[in-house]
Amino acid sequence: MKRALACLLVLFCFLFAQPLFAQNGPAPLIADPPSRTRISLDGMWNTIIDPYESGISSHFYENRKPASKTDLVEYDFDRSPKLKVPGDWNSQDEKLLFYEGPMWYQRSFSYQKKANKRVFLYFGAVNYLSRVWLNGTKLGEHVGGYTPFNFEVTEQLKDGDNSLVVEVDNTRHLEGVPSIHTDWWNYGGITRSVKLIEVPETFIEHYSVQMVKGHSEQLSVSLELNPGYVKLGIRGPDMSPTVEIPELHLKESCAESDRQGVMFCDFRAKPELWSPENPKLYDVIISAGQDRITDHIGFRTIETRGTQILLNGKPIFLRGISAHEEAPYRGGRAVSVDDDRTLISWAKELGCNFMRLTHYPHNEDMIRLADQMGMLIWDEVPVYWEIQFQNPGVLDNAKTQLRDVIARDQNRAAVIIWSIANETPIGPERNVFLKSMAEYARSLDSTRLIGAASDKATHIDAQHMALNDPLGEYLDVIGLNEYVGWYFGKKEDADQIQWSFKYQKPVIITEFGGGAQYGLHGDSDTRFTEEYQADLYRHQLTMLNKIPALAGMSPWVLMDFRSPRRTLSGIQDYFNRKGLFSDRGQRKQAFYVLQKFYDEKAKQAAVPSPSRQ
Ligand code: GCB
Repeated sequence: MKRALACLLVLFCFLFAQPLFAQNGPAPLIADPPSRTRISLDGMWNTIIDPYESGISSHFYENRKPASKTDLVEYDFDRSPKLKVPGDWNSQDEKLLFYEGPMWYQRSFSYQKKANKRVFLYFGAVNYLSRVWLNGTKLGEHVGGYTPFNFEVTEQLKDGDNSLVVEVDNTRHLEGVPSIHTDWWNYGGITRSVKLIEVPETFIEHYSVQMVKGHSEQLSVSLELNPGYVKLGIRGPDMSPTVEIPELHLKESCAESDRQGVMFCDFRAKPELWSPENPKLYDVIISAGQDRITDHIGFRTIETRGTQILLNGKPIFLRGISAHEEAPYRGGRAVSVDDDRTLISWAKELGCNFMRLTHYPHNEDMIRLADQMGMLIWDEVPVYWEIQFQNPGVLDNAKTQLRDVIARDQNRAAVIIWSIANETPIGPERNVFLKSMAEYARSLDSTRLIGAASDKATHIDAQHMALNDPLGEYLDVIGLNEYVGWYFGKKEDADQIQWSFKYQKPVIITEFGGGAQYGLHGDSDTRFTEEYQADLYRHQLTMLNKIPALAGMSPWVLMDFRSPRRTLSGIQDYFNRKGLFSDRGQRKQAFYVLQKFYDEKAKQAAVPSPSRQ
């Protein structure tokens, strides 16, 4: 009898206490933070560099002050240097440029609790590992440097002063995603905004409003309510979710599906279609119970037919450019909407309708701006070069990053491709890993295309090259990175080369290019001159134009970016110089070569050719 009672008690605690008090990892991501009531925690935070990792054993997270003059406390956040959030530490303090390791962040804030509200602490991104404490209580940990995460803090928040402590560690690990080798800077820090988000007790945790693939007059909505008491088996008040698009005079009720807490509705609508030329966004109001979200959503379809990519049912050539999330003019991580706007404006000036945002998810504002400015987006996760494909934990990590970027960007019309990898070595374990990633992406979002970039081309002879990477089987679009004229062969070789592809799918040349230091001039055979780079582009464009399956390109890269691998003194100085813009925003000669090519492509697209229809 006693045992039965004890069991009942344990069961009771499990059922009723867990959603409110347990904090293991982050809670499921809250949809659409911009349309929620939020309190920004951005600004200057106190920081302690902790290269020997003494913070945990010294309980830095308690933010303790000496209780008396004899009390020994060997840290003091209040007297420590400050760093800006959002921001990387490397570009804020010269002595931190190469720092990799733990750094402690602390800030205080004041809060007044509100009745019937739940509160979540939301981080846009922290690179790479973060451990988070609020008022001395550990909320949890997060792994992965480029995706958002949130913890529920309803119970831990106090009226009045609160202290938030985050240990950030950007140490590279063999079992990380990415792993230890990359060709970009491992910027550490709380690199994106931090906020408190207030929501009603039962709220819309996730929603997607999409055009049904291939049907430009059919919308499909799914929304998921946060567990609250619904998951505990106690019915909450009637949620009656509705979706409204006032400009289309539409108001639809969603019905509960057979999955608990998930609602669906499908309805006819005839919106003006979103495209780079007409980036039309509609206000979409989603309500359920006390919760109400207003998002701005564009509607378009994206699909493939043979070797073509179809946007809104019509073939489109992706005039693209690859870009890192690096701040124009001043360096470091791009942290503001102005940074994002500059990058997109430069791509527009080049004549682009497409950006490949490499090699990790960029910030959410960038994607929202792409929606507004009409820029198609390739969204990528950092499955880059060698990672531990045989390690199930690594697959979980990669899938979590994929899941979270899809959850964040799923309602952005601009995003047309989820990219699951870049330049991974062919092998049975890698193939199984990426197959699983592709299937997972499709299961989360069947409306977009799945892509990846491969560099595993082979020479058949001096004039023939082929891409036979088995990964192509799992993709909708084939990405090829090739560096003819830079890493192998001469640039002139490109004039003769014919490409073939194993899979009859659209091909995007996801990278080509060469380095040039802005202002360095010479003949076109001298490496790192602007002339060399411009000439390489000329030869490349001749070659690429002969690929029948070519559906787009995103040369490498929009702007010079920091990389620890690029050590050539006086030229690279720890910058990858393959940018068409220098890191100070100067246009190199190759910029104008590509601009002219894209201008011609855009003119050709305006006069549809019957053979491509
Ligand atoms: C690549 C990688 C990219 C590098 C680039 C380069 O193939 O995908 O991350 O930065 O080449 O410059 O070598």
